[in-house]
Amino acid sequence: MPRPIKNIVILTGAGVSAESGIDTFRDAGGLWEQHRVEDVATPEAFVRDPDLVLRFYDMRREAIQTKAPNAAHDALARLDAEWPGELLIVTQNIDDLHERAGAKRLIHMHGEHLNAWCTACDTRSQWTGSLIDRPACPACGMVGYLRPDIVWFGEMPYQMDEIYHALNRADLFVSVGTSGAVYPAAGFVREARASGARTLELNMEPSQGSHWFDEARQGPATRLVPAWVD
Ligand code: BJW
Repeated sequence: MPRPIKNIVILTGAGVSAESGIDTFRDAGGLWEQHRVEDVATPEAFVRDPDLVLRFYDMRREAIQTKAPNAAHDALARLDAEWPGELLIVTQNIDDLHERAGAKRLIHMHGEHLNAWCTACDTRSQWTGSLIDRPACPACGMVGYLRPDIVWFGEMPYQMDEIYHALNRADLFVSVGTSGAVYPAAGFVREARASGARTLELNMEPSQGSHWFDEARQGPATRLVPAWVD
């Protein structure tokens, strides 16, 4: 007999924000058709050509502020507000659409566009403007040390202890709008399964790890997520 569902972990990826007009990474027409990932999303790229990297993130930081949450973000925020058990939304997205929809129990494992990280004093500050003009850190005043607060390839994603703790307690793991191409997030389904959770994938197409899920539903997040939540 399946165990009752009390604790839920939901992993989201770029597909959940696609219908808000934010490009995904690996789909045709996605962001990285125009930029080689090694040129912009690694610490080595930032050392090699900081202007290219800062300009790339300045452009996207400006763009996300013109976007709005969609029906999938709204449904997940509703679930967060109403679910009486434990619930954690782990997003790989660096936009702020989950929180703008009202989600509270949320971890940004790959960082946040609207934060700047000072590598001189290790302080994170809210940031809506540009970084290309080398502004001073609001905390320590040092100039030239702010970088986007984004987890690049080869860097450690954030709050992994909390995430694995939640995965190990989960009765249900749901993955929404992610291709399953990037680790460690791509391994969460196996971690949750190993703890006995039921697993459900909601994605436009089968992801690279689809076969690990008990059930996989295909379609747009704005249709699949509200249908699942309600
Ligand atoms: C829709 C839809 C709609 C579209 N509705 N769906 C070899 C093997 C294994 C691992 C490695 C390896 N070599 C290197 C690694 C590690 C590396 C990695 O995974 N590399 C892979 C390329 C193999 N990972 C790392 O380096 C990570 N750090 C790390 O591993 O540290 C060590 C560690 C180990 C163990 C535990 C803990 C730590 C760091 C990864 C950082 C990822 N950063 C990025 C870039 C951020 C900067 C930026 O934004 O510019 O984060 S990569 C990029 O991919 C971004 C995303 O968050 C991430 C995931 O992408 P996502 O969200 O899945 O998007 P897409 O585009 O791939 O997919 C969208 C999906 O939506 C598609 O399936 C569509 O069909 C669907 N869709 N419209 C529903 N309307």
